[in-house]
Order: sequence, then structure tokens, then C-alpha cells
Amino acid sequence: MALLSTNSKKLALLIDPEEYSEKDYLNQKGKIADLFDVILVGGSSDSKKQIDPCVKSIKAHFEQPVYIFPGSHEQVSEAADGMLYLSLISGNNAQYLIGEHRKSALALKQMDLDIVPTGYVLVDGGKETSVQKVSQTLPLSQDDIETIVATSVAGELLGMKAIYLEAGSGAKIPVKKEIIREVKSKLDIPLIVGGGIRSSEEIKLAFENGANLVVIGTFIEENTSNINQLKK
Ligand code: 1GP
Repeated sequence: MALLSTNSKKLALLIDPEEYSEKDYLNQKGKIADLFDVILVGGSSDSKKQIDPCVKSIKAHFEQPVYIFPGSHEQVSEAADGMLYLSLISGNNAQYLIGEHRKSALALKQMDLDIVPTGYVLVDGGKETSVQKVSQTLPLSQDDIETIVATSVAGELLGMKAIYLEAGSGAKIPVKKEIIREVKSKLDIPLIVGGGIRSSEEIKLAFENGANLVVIGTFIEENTSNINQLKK
């Protein structure tokens, strides 16, 4: 079954391999199984060494598909089911548009991963986030809906199979509902939304406005028992 469709409503748990504690996540195994449809592994740091053991540990204990959310070309693991093949289309840094991809493409081509070409659109989440620092690109203002929509549609026309509206890890302000709604109304590919989402209400709002996959990382990473505050 495909990871995403234009009418799916799935929830993803994002795990940064550098912050991963098998024990902590296993303590919440039942709740994770109940709430999350997919597990993303990756981060904006260069955690080459940790990614493979982290993916293997998750695959050993959880039933959900595991997709890599790569912060760099080094974040690759054959043990995963697939990868969001992110291209940062909102910024003018060729390294994250195509440069990192060039370094891993031949190896990836040999692997049996479900590669999902994803247009990654960074919007302002009210603070400087690590993706902004690492990519050295500026986020698009959430007041400039027109540019966010145009960027997302350009991504679709370039052949991306999904658009990821990203407010950045630990964002103060998640992607606004008006933006999700407007982008969704112009897209014929699935829409992923993440960054700063910390409650069931925010998840619901993102789904109601058209998100097909909502991603949560920091809230659970801060304390895995925070998961108990989220309702299905
Ligand atoms: C970050 O969109 C993801 O790349 C998740 O963000 O860590 O703020 O949940 P949070």
C-alpha cells in the first residue's frame, strides 16, 4: 500500500536517531502502535552512524512502516521501508535542492526503498529552526500565502509526489490552517505538514484543512510520555 494518497489522514512519529532511546520508546509501544501510522527517522544533523541501528531497532519492535527523513546524503539505511526524498524547493541553496541527492543517488538506486520525491517547503515557524541553520535558507513568511502556494504547485509540476509544509522542528507557530487549506486546494498530490505540532487539537486542525500526513517529533522527543496527552 502506498504511504500517502490525496485523501489519506495519517500521523507520523519523527524520531531523531541522535535522541533515540529504545527503552523510552518501547515504554510507549502500545500507544505508539495505536496513534501513529508511520515512523520517520532522521534529522538535520549528520547522524550517519546512528541511523542504521536506529532504523533496525524500530523495525525490530514496531509494525509501522519506517521512512527515512534525511538531513543529509549520509542518512540512508537499507533496513528502512522507504524515504521521503526531500528537495528544499523554498530556498536558494543548490546543496539541498540537488547536491545532497547527487551524493546518494547511485547507492539509493541499488536499494529496494520506496522513494517518495518530496518538495520541502520551509515556512517561518516563529524562531530560527535547525533546518534553517543547516540549509542556510530563509523560510517563507506565513503571511505570504501566494508564494507558499506557488512554490508548492511548482514542486508538483516538477514531478514531486508530495509537498511537505515545514514550520521547522520545535517551531513556535505551526503552519497556519489558512496556508494548509490554500495549498491543498491547488495541489493534486498529497500534503505533509509538520513543525511545532503539540496537541490533538493542532493535529485535528491540520487534518481538517487538508493535511494527508501530520508529523510530530519534538513533543514526543522531549518526553515520550507526552504521547499520553494525544488522543486518536
Ligand atoms: C520537523 O516537521 C518535523 O522536521 C516535526 O517538527 O519536531 O516540531 O514536531 P516537530
